[in-house]
Amino acid sequence: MTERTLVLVKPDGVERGLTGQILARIEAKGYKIVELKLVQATRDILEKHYEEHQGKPFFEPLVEFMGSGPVVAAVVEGNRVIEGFRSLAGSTEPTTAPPGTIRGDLGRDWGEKVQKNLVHGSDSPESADREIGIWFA
Ligand code: RTP
Ligand code: MG
Repeated sequence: MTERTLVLVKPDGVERGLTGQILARIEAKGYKIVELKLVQATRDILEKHYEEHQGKPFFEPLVEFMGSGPVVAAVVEGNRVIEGFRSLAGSTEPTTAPPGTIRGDLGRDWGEKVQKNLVHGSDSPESADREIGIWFA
């Protein structure tokens, strides 16, 4: 079934100049980029985006990190793209994310409070709708 997902290249990915490589992996997999922009996220956007993590110990460092520089926001389309992009991204922790994935190949631990793990991808159709509405209002 054709779906849409929200992908973010997080500030660490943009800062390290990995945007092109990350988008190339999405395209090489066969998914279609249907919206794309470089944005400096406001605190308001980030609090909405990470609503489910409010109150967790990593929430503040996460919002701070995500606002520390521009991010690239994209809407990506394809059959089962929500699951497919999360598979391309690899697990949350870049040190142990499998090689072959974005996080596993390009990420690592930097000894900081929050996992700098290069990308975000929506985790369900409901999250995708909600998140696309936040970033592409
Ligand atoms: P994402 O939402 O960014 O695609 O990542 P995810 O599903 O793999 O991870 P999630 O549990 O939703 O956490 C959101 C983001 O918060 C940061 N995080 N840091 N203990 C930590 O240091 C920690 N735990 C989570 C990561 O940037 C993670 O992607
Ligand atoms: Mg998540």
